[in-house]
Amino acid sequence: MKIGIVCYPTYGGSGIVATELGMDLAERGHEVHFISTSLPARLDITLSNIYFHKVNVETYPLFEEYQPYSLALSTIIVNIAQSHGLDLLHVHYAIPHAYAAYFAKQMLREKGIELPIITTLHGTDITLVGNHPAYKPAVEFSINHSDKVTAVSESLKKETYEFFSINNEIEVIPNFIDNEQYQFDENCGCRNQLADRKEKVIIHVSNLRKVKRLNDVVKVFYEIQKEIPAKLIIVGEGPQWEIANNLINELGISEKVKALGKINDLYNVLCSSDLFLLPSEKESFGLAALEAMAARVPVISSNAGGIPEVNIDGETGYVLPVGDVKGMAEKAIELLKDDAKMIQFKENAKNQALKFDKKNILPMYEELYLSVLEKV
Ligand code: GMT
Repeated sequence: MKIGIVCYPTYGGSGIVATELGMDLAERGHEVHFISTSLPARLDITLSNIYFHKVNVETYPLFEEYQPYSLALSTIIVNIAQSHGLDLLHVHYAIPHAYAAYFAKQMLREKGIELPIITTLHGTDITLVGNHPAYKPAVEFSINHSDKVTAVSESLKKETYEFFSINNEIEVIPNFIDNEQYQFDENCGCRNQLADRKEKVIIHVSNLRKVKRLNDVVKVFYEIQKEIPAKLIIVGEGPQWEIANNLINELGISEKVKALGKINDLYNVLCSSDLFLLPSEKESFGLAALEAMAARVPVISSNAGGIPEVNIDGETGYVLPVGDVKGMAEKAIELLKDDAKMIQFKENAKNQALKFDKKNILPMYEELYLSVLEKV
């Protein structure tokens, strides 16, 4: 198949899922054309069957800060579909990708070309941004006019039906992980650089946005380090860092917190960690938690959105209500003090990650593509 993939190029989960999916499809012999504003963060452009097409948003002073991204995107979709003979287009994140894809489809239809559109909903495109009155009708329209729609969790599917008037079927295809990249190795990691030998390593990875409740991460860690020698490792960059950093200084724990920013070698840091914290306000799936579990790290999380479908309470970690800092800290301390339970939870976390292995999930996308093509 010749597959077009539209995604955001940043480190966000939707871009990562789209990129990993595209690279795997290419490995399976499909021709994959990535369409994005810059090279997606994890895309290895040297692989065969992979093509990258940059969306050029032509700036013009009249537009001021509102440059017409959707227009430029629909135009490049039309051009690539025509010049490379795309069989289908898979857009990740509804806003404005599904909307631009719809208009590209109409333009192509006038030229006698049918381009099926598959839209994957990732979370904030539904639960936060898409739900805003400024976007809602356009998001609803785009979902209803996609040939197939998928959501990354049952929770996101349910929320989409609740928030919008949807007359299209939504199929759940969960996010996935390549467990082969997370092979257990006694010598892996960089633990010595992160913490002293007797200290536990607590980790949080995200884009440090408000929905991640970074202050809760700091507060939970504050309670943990009172009881157990520990370091907090924060991976990622984002707008909440300054606020969290103020709190870290106020609590007098700056010596115990390391902010690594964006890193490429996440696996090494994860496999050096003892516990992952994900206290999010909203989370359609929690890919970061799955990556931690693949590295055998149990998770203390909130119960937001699709997280409980990934982190199983009392098995792979603990799931507590959003904002329950006290409960999260108590469970974290309990687990960190109980070696036997920790060994069991690590094993359970890995087994859970294996259920979401790409080998199990990727064929679901291929089947979906074939079912769409059958209808053309
Ligand atoms: O986590 C983020 O805020 C980034 C966001 C994105 O769209 O890139 O992540 C969303 O998609 C990921 C991949 O499907 C999910 O694992 C995240 O849970 C989801 N984030 C939210 O729902 C807040």
